[in-house]
Amino acid sequence: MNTPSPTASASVSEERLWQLLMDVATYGATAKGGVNRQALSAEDTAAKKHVVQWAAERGFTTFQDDIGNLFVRRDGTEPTLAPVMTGSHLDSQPTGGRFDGAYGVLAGLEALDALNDAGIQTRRPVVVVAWTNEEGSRYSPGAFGSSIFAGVSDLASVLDNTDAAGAVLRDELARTLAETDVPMRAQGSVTPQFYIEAHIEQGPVLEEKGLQIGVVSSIQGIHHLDVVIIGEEAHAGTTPRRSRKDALSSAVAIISALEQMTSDADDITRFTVGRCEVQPGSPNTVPGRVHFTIDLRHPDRAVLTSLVDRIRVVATEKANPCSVTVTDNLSVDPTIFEAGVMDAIRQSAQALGLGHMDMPSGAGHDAMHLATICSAGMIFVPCLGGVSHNEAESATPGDLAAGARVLADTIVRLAND
Ligand code: HGY
Ligand code: MN
Ligand code: MN
Repeated sequence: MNTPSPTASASVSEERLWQLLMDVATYGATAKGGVNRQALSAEDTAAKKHVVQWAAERGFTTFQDDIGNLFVRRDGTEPTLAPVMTGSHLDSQPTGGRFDGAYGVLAGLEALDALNDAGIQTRRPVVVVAWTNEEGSRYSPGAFGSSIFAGVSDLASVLDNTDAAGAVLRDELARTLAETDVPMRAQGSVTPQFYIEAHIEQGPVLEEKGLQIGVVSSIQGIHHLDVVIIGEEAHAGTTPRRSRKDALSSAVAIISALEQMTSDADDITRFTVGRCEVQPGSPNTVPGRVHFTIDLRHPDRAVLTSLVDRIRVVATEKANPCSVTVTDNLSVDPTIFEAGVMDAIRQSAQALGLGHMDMPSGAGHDAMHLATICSAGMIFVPCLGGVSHNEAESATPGDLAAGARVLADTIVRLAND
């Protein structure tokens, strides 16, 4: 009887993956057990250098591109074939969790280790990537590492963006590229044939259903808007309300009107004001300027477009007597993943006897941009209570390893396609 060829999944190590996750979680670790590892920060660069060291110990090639995306390449028997790419992001929210993003990058590295341990050669090269700035909490817009790689946006459009402390992206990027210190590779020189991203679900569905694997079917559309209201600074004690141009009063009127306008009976539309800056921010001066952000999401493109149009109308109406500008700084259409890639993921989960279901993603991911240039897909694993973008984010070593096993076998399927 011929012995079955070794599978990559059989060589995935739960302990090795967990240890790698905990090692990388030390970069930007917070007292509450989460991470603050924002894009292009010293902590983010340290995590990238950990990946570079990991790759060097195994003889894998590493390189980066001019927006700081970091690539780890394992050669295939036919090196000129377009690679299978897998990965996610190492940057985090300011009060982020240890698994959002990092899991997808490190599960990719674990898959490379498993391919080596199993002695498996693939036709296509396999490339693991850590995308720059998926979260967008420090520099807007989010996911510009993958969007620039995919040609959805361009490098020049973001280089002069600044963070809250005034640090210019151009300078932070130059420092990061120099410190990461791996060869530069021009944009698009590694355009993949397939892209697979493993990620925690960041929602409660898999946990509620007792399933370990989500075969992701779609990602809802996203708009990020900046709203700036200009009023007039005045003395809080001497200025009667009738003659005030209070930028914060107008902002409150706009936000409460938009909360109403975007709430639907099925609770499908997602409307979030995550940041609000009031200037001059003095208790006894009437605010003269307010800047707040809107994160708007919906699975239907037409609904999203009409909501953005109505937001502009409502903001103009409610701003009176102040003036208002609404800028759309990120607009991503809903993503529908290809059936063929979903089938490959589903077959891997079935072959491993893992409970799985097809499901949409409420969160945005780098895969939304990769899906515009290649056949892309995502693998979800459960996280505790669906909690994410929170330092309490948690996942079990068993679930994380299950996702890595499905990832490893799916990579082999696609890399020999
Ligand atoms: O905002 C998002 O959906 C992603 O988690 N950064
Ligand atoms: Mn993420
Ligand atoms: Mn996130």
